[in-house]
Amino acid sequence: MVRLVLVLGDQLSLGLSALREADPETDVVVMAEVMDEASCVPHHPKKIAFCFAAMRKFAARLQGLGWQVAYTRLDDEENAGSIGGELIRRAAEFDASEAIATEPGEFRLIAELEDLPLPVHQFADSRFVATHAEFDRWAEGRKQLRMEYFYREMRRKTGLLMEDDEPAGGKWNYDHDNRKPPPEGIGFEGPLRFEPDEAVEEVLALVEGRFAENFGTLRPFWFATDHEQAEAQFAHWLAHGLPKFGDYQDAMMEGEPFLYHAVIGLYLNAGLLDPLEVCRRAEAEWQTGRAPLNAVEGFVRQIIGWREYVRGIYFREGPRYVERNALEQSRDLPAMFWGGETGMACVEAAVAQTRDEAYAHHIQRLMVTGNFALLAGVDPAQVHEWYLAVYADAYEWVEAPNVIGMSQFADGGIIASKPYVSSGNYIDKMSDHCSGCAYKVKVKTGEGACPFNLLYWHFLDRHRDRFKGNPRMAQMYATWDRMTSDKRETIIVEADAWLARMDAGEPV
Ligand code: FAD
Ligand code: DLZ
Repeated sequence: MVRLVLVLGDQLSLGLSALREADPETDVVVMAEVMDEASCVPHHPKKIAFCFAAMRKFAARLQGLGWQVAYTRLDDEENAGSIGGELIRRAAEFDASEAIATEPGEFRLIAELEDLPLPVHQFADSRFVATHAEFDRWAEGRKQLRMEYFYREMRRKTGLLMEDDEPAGGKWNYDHDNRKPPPEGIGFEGPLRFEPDEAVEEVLALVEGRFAENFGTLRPFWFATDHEQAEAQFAHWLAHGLPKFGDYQDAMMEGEPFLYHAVIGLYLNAGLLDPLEVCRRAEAEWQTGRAPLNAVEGFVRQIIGWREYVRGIYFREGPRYVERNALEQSRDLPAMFWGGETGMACVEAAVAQTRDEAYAHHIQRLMVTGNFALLAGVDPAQVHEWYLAVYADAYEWVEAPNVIGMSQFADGGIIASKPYVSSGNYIDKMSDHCSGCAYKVKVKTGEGACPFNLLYWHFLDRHRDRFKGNPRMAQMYATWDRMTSDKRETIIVEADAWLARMDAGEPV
């Protein structure tokens, strides 16, 4: 009996559980480029092109290994337009009465598979360190779900950076060593860039024709689109980027979109690289003395710590997590997120590189665009959709907890024990943007005052009832309370006026 084996665009791993359960002799792999997935949010053209090109190459790889693959291209006439529709169409074509799949990374798609008239058995996604049950067992009964403690469990489970039962170097976490301001210059050229081959060019033409209106520039397109290329990019970063990754992890620099970051999130999340394997390779760099412990621990923590932890939160909190709005913020996402004019150099730089590369690094996402949206009171659902659309590594399981939880505090504090907000000071300390900005970071009110300075106090003031009892915010409120009432009023009035200009679509 023929069974269909669904492989989604972010499941491009030969070790995928659905493929391991399948029989290449009798089963048919189904892969489909469909409008439902390509337009559920206005994805960045580079993200769509990466997904389709990598899918096509993975399908060819499976065929080369002897699998029968039923592959649907976006422009195929019979394309049913959705993953469910394609499964039904292929079931009729191959006379299949059931399908198997690896659990998708989004509740919407899990439900779509569950609701089909065709039985689809969903296997756990074994490309992660922790199962859902393991995460839930860890979380059960805890007052706070602190990533740090979960991360230690993952270190023990994997044995990564462990010496017997103790953390390598005697400390679990070297984050304190990883907060250096931007260096004078960058001695790393950034990620490897791959010239599009014929197969990629074909996809680029398709995306140019169908998604020209989406925010983001398609060309030059340079992403890796198969395992070998992604592997080459990772090896390049291990040798040249990793040693300084830790030191400058939180820095931001004008004209340096990647600094020492790995730029592998898109490859890990699509299945072209394996998370445990990349951690073991980074660990070996430390063991052989080629990279320092603060860099390697920082990297390992992002992958077996944060990446696993946010996935655990997403699946634990359920499908309505993305609707949370604990702070009841309701402003529309301003035009500057879609490339509208702004004088704020840090926001301009983060959005411009997002437009050009479908990439921004963590601190830009958290402390520039995320910080701004939170301070300005933007509706978290709109912030969530923006992040899901514009980054090449964005899939709901990883994006939503980072945005709804970590960045926007919209889950009420499940992930973050206090909101990630800062005035212009933090951006000035960690970047070189402020010197070329139309605003003045040292100016708190009046002509040229940095909007982050005004909005920071506006945020604290309007959410006072919620945060006044938070011991981690006591210092901030004490500072606010020490200001004269005239000064406080000036700040609120100026912040309101600035927000009103932004809402009216004036360049700010
Ligand atoms: P590096 O800085 O080199 O880090 C290495 C790897 O660690 C990353 O590739 C990623 O796999 C992992 N990692 C690091 N931080 C996190 C984190 N907080 N959560 C999960 N994995 C992490 N990451 C995504 O993969 N997809 C997203 O859609 C996404 N959205 C984000 C939205 C916001 C508001 C914030 C604050 C963070 C988001 N992140 C997301 C996490 C992080 O910003 C990206 O993983 C990282 O910037 C990817 O670039 P890189 O590969 O160069 O990462
Ligand atoms: C992101 C994406 C896009 C743009 N298009 C497709 C597609 O046409 N077919 C497909 O199988 N997958 C696509 N994906 C990835 C899915 O959206 C992803 O599998 C779900 O969001 C679950 O993580």
